[in-house]
Amino acid sequence: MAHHIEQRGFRIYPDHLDRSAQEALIERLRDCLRFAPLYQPVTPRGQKMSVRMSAAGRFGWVTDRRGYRYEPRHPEGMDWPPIPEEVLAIWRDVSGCAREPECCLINWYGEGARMGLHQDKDEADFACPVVSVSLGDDGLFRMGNTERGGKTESVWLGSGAVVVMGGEARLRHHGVDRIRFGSSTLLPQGGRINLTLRVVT
Ligand SMILES: O=C(O)CCC(=O)C(=O)O
Repeated sequence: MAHHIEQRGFRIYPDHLDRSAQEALIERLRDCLRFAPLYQPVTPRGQKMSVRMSAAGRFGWVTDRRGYRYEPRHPEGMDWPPIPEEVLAIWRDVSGCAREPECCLINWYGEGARMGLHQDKDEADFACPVVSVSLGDDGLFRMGNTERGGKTESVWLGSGAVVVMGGEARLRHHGVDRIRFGSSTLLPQGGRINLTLRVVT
């Protein structure tokens, strides 16, 4: 496992996955997305999100006019595919958590996509971390506070970076301000994929 840095309790492994591991992961994710395609989520207030989403695992995190929640099925009705073994291996390497993730949320950022500052708090057990995996174009990841507002710090996450959001970071606000579209050659059409692994129940 490569070195890591810690900021505000976020444990960041900038080079966790080498290029061949990243390519293998993309192949597995393509299989997942053939089964459960990316869709454009809508916030409870009716705003289209700029990222496109899908998921793997027992549950997927979804949002629509009815609210934020975990669902056992894709909005189009199919089960979510199983979380790929290569993804579970990352969780086992870095999470320090005896439980297995029940959701692997797949976020796809095209040119101009972003994700506003938010907390991950729809899970039942905050003792389990959320683990994030970045693939493709660089993303500017912003880390804030548990309460709203206050000072924030940002770090660029490149392809292969893994972030563990546990302990004091578990309920901190975080988001992605922008991506550097075309900065990576991993995805032939450009863009960024972020996976977040979550224990839900
Ligand atoms: O894309 C990222 O790096 C963060 C994603 C995120 O914050 C989330 O899915 O909750």
